[in-house]
Order: sequence, then structure tokens, then C-alpha cells
Amino acid sequence: MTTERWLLLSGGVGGAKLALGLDRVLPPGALTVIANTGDDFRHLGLHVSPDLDTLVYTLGGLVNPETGWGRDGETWQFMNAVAELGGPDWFRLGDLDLAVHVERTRRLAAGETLTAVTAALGERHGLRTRILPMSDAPAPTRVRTANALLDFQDYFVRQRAEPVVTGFDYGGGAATPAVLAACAAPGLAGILIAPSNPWLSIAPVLAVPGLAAALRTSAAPIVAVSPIIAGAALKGPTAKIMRELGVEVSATGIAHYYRGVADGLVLDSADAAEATPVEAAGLRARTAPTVMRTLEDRCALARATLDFARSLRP
Ligand code: FO1
Repeated sequence: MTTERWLLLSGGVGGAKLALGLDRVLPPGALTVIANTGDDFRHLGLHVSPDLDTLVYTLGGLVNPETGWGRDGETWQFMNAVAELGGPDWFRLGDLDLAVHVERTRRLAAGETLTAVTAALGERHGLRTRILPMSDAPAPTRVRTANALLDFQDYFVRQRAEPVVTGFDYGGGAATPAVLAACAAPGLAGILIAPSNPWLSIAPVLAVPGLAAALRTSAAPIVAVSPIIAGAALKGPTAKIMRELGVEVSATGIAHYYRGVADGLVLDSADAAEATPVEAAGLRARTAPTVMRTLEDRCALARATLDFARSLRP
């Protein structure tokens, strides 16, 4: 019998929580994460890949539990020294985290792909899950506002997601051989979409030329987890962006967004009344507790999502 394989499309902090639950409840090697790299940018001369690093740190047990990004036990001497020199300190690279950016930049300059560099990082940290960048070529997300087109981290970190958005430009890139192989792997049982921000973290993945088509060639069901609970997002600007784009801030609004992409939506138990409108939008609905505070919560949501996807198999 072929082992069940699962794919997860994920952004950073929110998605990494579900990735950790899946990593713990599935057999080693059964999970592959396709990660957003639309947030990647060059900063202080270094190639920074926030979502890849957040996933590696989370699965490797190294993440700062307070921020959800960066490393636990981090120190900030480098950043403070940059600030003393009058350099840019709005995007904070900790001393431990810095090593990854320096090493990634060195290896990329030597001709390695982002996929290879990420695999090496995962191996060093003993991960049992593969993390694949959505693209090796740059595919930067840009944020459209009334007066400007903003680079992602300028919008998200420097301007604290305060500008009102009117839309997004996704950066292209190209589906990698590793991603295409993962989509075509024998035994692919399901494709899961993490409760990451659909516009900032998932759309950039689906916009990579060839990637959405590769997902669709597999017969595996596609199941998303709603990042909206009781009309609000637990963290981050998802609800604000939905309001700005004129999308209903609800699990049903998420279902409309994923119509034609996902076959099913996991919505929070608090939104059970929305199961009917979600199904009317064309997605099968399953309710489960989706708030992930503890490792137990993450594993429970992982199990519920896997069970739901298994029930949708053709
Ligand atoms: N987020 C912040 O709000 N402020 C920061 O200074 C910051 C630094 C940072 C450094 C490395 C890294 O991997 C992530 C970092 N993040 C920071 C988080 C990150 O920019 C965002 O959470 C993601 O890009 C959105 O998924």
C-alpha cells in the first residue's frame, strides 16, 4: 500500500501552527508544505524569506512563542548596532536569525536554488516535514493602495498594514520541479490550505504560473481552514483587508473566495450556523474548534482537517 501523502499550502505564523499539528499527527515524511515566498525581500543586502523561516523554526521547535516568527532566546546586538549607525531598523533581524539570512544569501549567490537551501536548513534542524518554497525565482507580492504600490514588508511591517488596500499584485515566479513532483506524487491523499491570510499568503502561492494547475491535476480533495472566526481574525489584518475589499468578513466570505479552488472548508464551531451558506457557495463544510493556542489544539485541528479531507475523497 502506498503511504498517504499530504500537501499543505501555508504562509507564516498562522499556517505554521497547523503545519506543526499535521507534522505531529502524520507519520514522518507524510507532509510536504508549499510555502509562500511572496513576502521575501532583500534587506541589508540579505535574502530574507520570512515564511520559510517561520515554518522551519516552528517545526524545529526553535520559534519565538511570543511573536510566532524569529527564534526563541534571540538577542539583538546586530540590530542595535545597525540602529546606532543610522541604518534601517524597522525590520528586525535577531542575532541568531541573522545567521540563516547570511548563509541563505551566500548559498544563493553560489548558485544553489532556494529549494535546495531550504531543504538543507530543514535537514540541519532535523525536520520530518519537507518545506518547499512556492518558487525559486522571486515572486514578490505588492500591495495596491489608493496612492501607491507598496512592497509587501513596507506595507506589512513598516506601515503596520495601516494603508487601505485596493488590491494586490502577485509576482509571478515559476512552479519548481520539487513542487510539481509533490503535486504528482503517488498516494497524494489531500491538499490542505492553512488558515493563513488568503490574500497575503495563499493567493501568491496559487498565482505562481503552473502551480494551481498542478494541484488540480491530482484527484486529491482540497480543503481550506477558515482564518475568520465569528467575524474576526485572531491575528493580523485579514478582517481589515476583507472589509477594504468589500468582502463579507465571515467564514462564508472565505468560502466565496475559495470557490473553484477548494472542495471543502473547515469553519470554527462558533460559526456552525454558516455551514449552510458555505455549502450554498459550493464548498462542503465541516465545523471544528479552529483556535490553536496549545500543541493539543494544533493536533486536534490537524486530525479534524485530515478526517474531513478523507471523507471528500472521490
Ligand atoms: N514582523 C514584524 O512585525 N516586525 C519585524 O521586525 C519582523 C522581522 C522579521 C524577521 C525575520 C522573519 O523571518 C520575520 C520577521 N517578521 C517581522 C515577520 C514577518 O515579516 C511577517 O510576519 C510575515 O512576512 C507575514 O507572513
